[in-house]
Amino acid sequence: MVKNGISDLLNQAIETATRELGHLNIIIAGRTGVGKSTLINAIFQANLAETGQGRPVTQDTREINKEGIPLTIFDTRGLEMSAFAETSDQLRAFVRERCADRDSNRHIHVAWICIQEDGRRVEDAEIALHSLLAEQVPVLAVITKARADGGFRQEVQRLLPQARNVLRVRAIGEELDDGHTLSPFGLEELVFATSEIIPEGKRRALAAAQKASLQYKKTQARKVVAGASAAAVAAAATPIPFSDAALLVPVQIGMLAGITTVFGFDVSKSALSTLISSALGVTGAMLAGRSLAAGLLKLFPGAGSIAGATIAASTASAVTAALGEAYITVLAQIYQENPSRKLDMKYVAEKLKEKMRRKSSPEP
Ligand SMILES: Nc1nc2c(ncn2[C@@H]2O[C@H](COP(=O)(O)OP(=O)(O)O)[C@@H](O)[C@H]2O)c(=O)[nH]1
Ligand SMILES: [Mg+2]
Repeated sequence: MVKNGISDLLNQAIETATRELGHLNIIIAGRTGVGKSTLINAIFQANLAETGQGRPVTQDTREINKEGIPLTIFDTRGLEMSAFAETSDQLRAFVRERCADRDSNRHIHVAWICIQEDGRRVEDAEIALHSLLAEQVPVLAVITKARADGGFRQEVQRLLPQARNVLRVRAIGEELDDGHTLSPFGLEELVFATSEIIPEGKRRALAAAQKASLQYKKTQARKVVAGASAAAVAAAATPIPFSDAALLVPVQIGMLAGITTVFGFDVSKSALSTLISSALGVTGAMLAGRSLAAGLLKLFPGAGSIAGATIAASTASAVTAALGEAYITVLAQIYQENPSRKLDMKYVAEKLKEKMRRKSSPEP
């Protein structure tokens, strides 16, 4: 696996991480002015809703994308009663075509129907729209600009029975005349509720594209670590001398790439290479096979040496899990400091080394 050198290894890690990230497609529907664009910008990275007009896919629906974010939003405006019959036929045909695609990255995975709390009114068009969408995709009802429920949530639940859940959100804070401020709320809950009803294979994309919940990013990143730890056990079980550590390397590089993408950071070959070489202190020609494996193992005193060649399955798994956890902690910290998509990998590597050193030295 590593015989073609580090270059192939990095390419493969990035390719796999990108494939496993997938792509999420959400329909966000509701009348003009209910707060769809504001909600999109509050939940997702990069002020998506402000990136131009988007490409129209039906008379009332625009497609919103941004390079590097594994998400497409279909913003369905209008739905005003007069034109409903015509636009709903277009929308139904569009969703049907997408959901029949062989590529699951083109399916529509979830729909949010947004209804403003102030209005205290659910239109017939919204009820019809919810039934239409629920034929083909899981639907969440989202009550926007929430201030005072007064039984409206229950009313929405009754009128939109096919909605999997009804959530109240306030996308932006506001200041009242009496000096009180209302803070945003419900955004993290909307991310988790969405996660519950989309396919497992699209959850990494959701984690990467959203910015409302750091916890959700960590949760999904831990699944990457769990998968890598299991793969490490398999690598350690391979009965070829000198192979265990070398087989661990692709597993761990793959894991680092996977975690990076789940956090929503860009991952490039050079970035991954910088991370591995500076964090592990191996460079250039050394950065292959056994040398790299030795570098990884050096981070864990007592894990065995490369000369020993065989690593106990439990050690392989623990070493991989510890590296993954440390990397998650570092990325979470960096994300909190500066939630952009660009990483300074030298800095990340320094932090990772620090973290691993602390972990592997005995508590005073
Ligand atoms: N107070 C408050 N205003 C909001 C909220 N969400 C949206 N708005 C305001 O409602 C108006 C319409 O929002 P917009 O996102 O453009 O609605 P869209 O037409 O559905 O995309 C804007 O002035 C927003 O600032 C919210 O949670 N609270
Ligand atoms: Mg809008």
